[in-house]
Amino acid sequence: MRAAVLHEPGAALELRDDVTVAGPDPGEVRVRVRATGVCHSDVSALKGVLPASLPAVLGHEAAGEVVETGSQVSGLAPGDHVLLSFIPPCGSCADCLGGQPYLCITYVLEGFTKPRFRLGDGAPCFGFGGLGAWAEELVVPAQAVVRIDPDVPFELAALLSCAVATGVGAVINTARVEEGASVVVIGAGGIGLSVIQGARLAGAATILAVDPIEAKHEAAKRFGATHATTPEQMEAVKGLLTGGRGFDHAFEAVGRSSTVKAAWQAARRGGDVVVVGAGAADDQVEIDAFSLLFDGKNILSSIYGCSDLRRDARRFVDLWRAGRLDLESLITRRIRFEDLPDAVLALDKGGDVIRQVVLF
Ligand code: CXF
Ligand code: ZN
Repeated sequence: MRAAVLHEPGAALELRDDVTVAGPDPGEVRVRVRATGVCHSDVSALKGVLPASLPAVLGHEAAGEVVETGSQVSGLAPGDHVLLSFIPPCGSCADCLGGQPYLCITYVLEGFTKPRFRLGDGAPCFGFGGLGAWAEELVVPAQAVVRIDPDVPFELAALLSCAVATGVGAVINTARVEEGASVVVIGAGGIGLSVIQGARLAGAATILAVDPIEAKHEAAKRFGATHATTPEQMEAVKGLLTGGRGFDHAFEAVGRSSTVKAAWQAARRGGDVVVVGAGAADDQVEIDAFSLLFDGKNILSSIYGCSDLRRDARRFVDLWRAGRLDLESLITRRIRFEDLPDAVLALDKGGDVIRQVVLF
């Protein structure tokens, strides 16, 4: 089958047509991928900013159809429409039992150590984020798939599996933004725009989008931003919008220490700084110990939007059906498998690209 493979950080993406995937083992399912998105985390893996066992099929935002279930899998059948989760909850660890399935590392670790794909020459190949969704088929633990109503188009279902779960989840699950709140969102990519949309859903009164690319400001307003500005102007706009006090909730949706710091500076005393973007292990955030206590700001980690996809996918679909969650506008380009290298370049370059979705 066709799959897009990364061999070394910094290398070009390799499009292959000789990749195979073994299984499913008893607890796994085989999924035919029907729509798969290009997320900035894939670009970060390509550049070596995010860790990945290599070689790897990239891609972690996808939806598809079950083609085969392992002998011990129940509740799923061939033909079921599913979306994929890059943090499959094992269901039995302390984090899962404690209601924080997004912290479960059981299958995340397995994703780094169990190569499910093989290249034509027989070489083992991993799936990025434990998935590897830039492939026509993949095999994953049954916990990595979430059933979805078959009338939801695959291209929209795919977006729920990363951008929307991460972005909207950060607002409703992590920060629990309250009606009338003031919110700033740093970074207006697929995740940042989903944070903005979540803030609108939550009834935030002021939503400031911050992005250096002016083309993104228009998109931010379409998703609910009341104001948009550049990083250079942020401090001045904060002054105007909050009387200099700062925002109740400051979301970082880039994945860099400099933008975490900017979110810290934008939050009000007692407000929260919500870390949504996935950054590098060697990128240190410096905050002085005095402010860390006396500013009363709370740094919240929002892994995967603190989502429980089994619960939240249903909520997102209901909101979409009610016309309150705009998924369509997140897609700026529908592409073919062959277009993936070009799509990666386009996303890395910036501009008005939001989500590019491969349709198989
Ligand atoms: C990423 C984090 C690293 C693994 C794949 C998913 N999160 C969102 O893009
Ligand atoms: Zn992603």
